[in-house]
Amino acid sequence: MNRRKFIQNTALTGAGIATGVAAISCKEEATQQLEATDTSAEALVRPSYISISTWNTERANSTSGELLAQGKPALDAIIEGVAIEEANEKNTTVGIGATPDREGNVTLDACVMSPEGDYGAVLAVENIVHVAALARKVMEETPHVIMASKGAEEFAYTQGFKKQKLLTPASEKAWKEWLKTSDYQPEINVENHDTIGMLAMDTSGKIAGVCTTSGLGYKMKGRVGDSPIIGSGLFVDDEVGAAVATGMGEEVLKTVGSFLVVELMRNGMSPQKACEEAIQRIVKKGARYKDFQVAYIAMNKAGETGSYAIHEGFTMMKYQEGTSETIVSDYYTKKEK
Ligand code: SD4
Repeated sequence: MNRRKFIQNTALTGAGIATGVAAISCKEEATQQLEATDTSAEALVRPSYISISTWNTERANSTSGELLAQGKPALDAIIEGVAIEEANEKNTTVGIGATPDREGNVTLDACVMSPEGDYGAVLAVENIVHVAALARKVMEETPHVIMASKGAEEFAYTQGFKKQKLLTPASEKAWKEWLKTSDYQPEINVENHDTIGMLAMDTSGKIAGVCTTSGLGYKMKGRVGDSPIIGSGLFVDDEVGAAVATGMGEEVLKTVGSFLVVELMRNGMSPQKACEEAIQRIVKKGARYKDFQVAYIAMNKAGETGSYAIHEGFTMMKYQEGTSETIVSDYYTKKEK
């Protein structure tokens, strides 16, 4: 804990812009020069490890970062990291204590991707808190990649997961209050935030990713969002980098957002520019974007990171070299102000 330094990031304003841009262009130049002569250039300039996560998930991301610092593989670090939010009853969009569907059932979605490009996911699972770890079990212990609902839950018990009630007294109370109006109006950055997506590069330079959520609050029974769907909520290609999404899953699914971000990086865009372009694909479809939030975070093989959202209010956690930062994300609607 005492190694951590908390910085409210000012990279998007004032002096922060100048320093940030200068640092990035120096780094790009250094990368280019090294790449011209040495194929291991990325290994020479990248940070020794890095973990990033969506929203204000400092404890989870620092846990992952500290495990990476100890030399743990990226996949192990992120699964342990997100487990903190899955077990946090106060986080109403992940794990225990999450907001239920309209009928009062808490159903969770999660997926993982390994540096080898393997993938595992669980959809609409009830009674299991650590669904990211369960998604990993699907990836590693079954011949399949996606398991849903009761089948996924039964599989969890065979793997030693405990049955636990996910609807807490607080989430039940909030749901009963909601039932009085049954008004389904997801509010930007309010009821739908805190899905945790986490990407990490370990000390051997390998990248893995995870996403875990209860999805949209008061969704229809059986609704599944982008978070557990490969290429939409999450995509990792260890040759290029990784991206993870949060926000209105329906819109991320329609643009296959995380795969898009990774492919844009493959074609030479920085993580930042790639996130901006993926948001652009959503907003150019029409004015509906005014009513919902979507955000992406991404990292590339050089350990550069980026984040971008439609609306103000999105933050990314970043942990590298023993330091935790809160990055206040830039956003599309700023241009309209
Ligand atoms: C979903 N993308 O199920 C998720 C929700 C989310 O921050 O990310 N909320 O659509």
